[in-house]
Amino acid sequence: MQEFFAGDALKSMSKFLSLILRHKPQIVGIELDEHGWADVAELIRRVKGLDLATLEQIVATDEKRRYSFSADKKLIRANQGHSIAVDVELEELEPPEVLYHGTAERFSASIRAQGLLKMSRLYVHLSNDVETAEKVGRRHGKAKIFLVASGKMFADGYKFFRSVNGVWLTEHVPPKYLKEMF
Ligand code: HQG
Repeated sequence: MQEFFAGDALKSMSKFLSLILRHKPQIVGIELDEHGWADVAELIRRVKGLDLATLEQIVATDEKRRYSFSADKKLIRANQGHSIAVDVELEELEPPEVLYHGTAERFSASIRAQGLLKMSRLYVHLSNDVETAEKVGRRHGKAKIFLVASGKMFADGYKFFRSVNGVWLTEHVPPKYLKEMF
């Protein structure tokens, strides 16, 4: 029972960290540097209920490996997913031939017309496999999966990046590179 509560509390804290480290550091009165790093000591001071052991546990156990420490553990940042303009030094890479994007059915007409837009984030997020894309899509409603012709896009000069936790990112996917799967 205790473990259940511990896990649950950890998950809430991880979500709160995501808000701070990707979107709104100002809500706890901290700033991120240009590479998205927050000072660990300051973060702990500002976030009620957070200590180093908890932070270490979140970084080590988060199911999507959302966060990384700097080598000396004095800094922490989110690996991807930001809406604020930071440069997390993403790796620019040739993508696999196809990638997947999970969304909600209600967005599909607009996506067919405009392609995939980054909306509030810095990049469009793409998944390596259908299962992951489905989970991403379900966050928004009834899942809809688009197949992305990433190999073709790359050949046509589009840039792709992979975050250290394995999420593929690109700035825009025009409609001609998309195919609806289901
Ligand atoms: C949709 C989670 C209408 C897009 C996930 C998505 C991911 C359009 C929504 C990461 C559109 C934006 C990102 C268009 C795109 N018209 N809707 N032209 N183009 N959209 O949350 O990809 O758990 O910003 O399909 O796992 O859902 O937070 O992006 O439905 O990796 O770590 O606009 O967030 O990771 O939603 O999710 P989001 P996303 P975490």
